[in-house]
Amino acid sequence: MNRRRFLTAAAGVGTAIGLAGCIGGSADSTEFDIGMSASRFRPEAFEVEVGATVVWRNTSKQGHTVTAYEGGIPDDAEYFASGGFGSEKEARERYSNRSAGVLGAGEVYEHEFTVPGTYNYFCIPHERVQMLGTIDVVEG
Ligand SMILES: [Cu+2]
Repeated sequence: MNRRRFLTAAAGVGTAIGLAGCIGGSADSTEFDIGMSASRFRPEAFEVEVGATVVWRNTSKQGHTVTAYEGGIPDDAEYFASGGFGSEKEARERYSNRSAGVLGAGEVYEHEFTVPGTYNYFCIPHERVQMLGTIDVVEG
């Protein structure tokens, strides 16, 4: 079972993200939960209920990744990273190699959280300047 999905603008952002309560407007108004500035996730801390899908959108011009800390998620949770990598090591290696997993301006990544707990993640190119985030997944 692989619930990870990696969406790019070319893959149809806006159609794939069927969130309830969709606001109307232009095609650019794709809903997202967490945006990104030049070197920050906004907001850095986010809380959802079990089963929710969190949507990140790169709302900046810089390239970013959404990469979970393998030791920073619940033991029985599925690892997640933009690019769909199966481990933090793989995500770091693939980023070093070909900048794989990077979200360009306007691109979206989403992940469904099925296990409660706290999830710590980061952006590989901006880890050194503390581009970090936390998702708290709580029982509904
Ligand atoms: Cu970044």
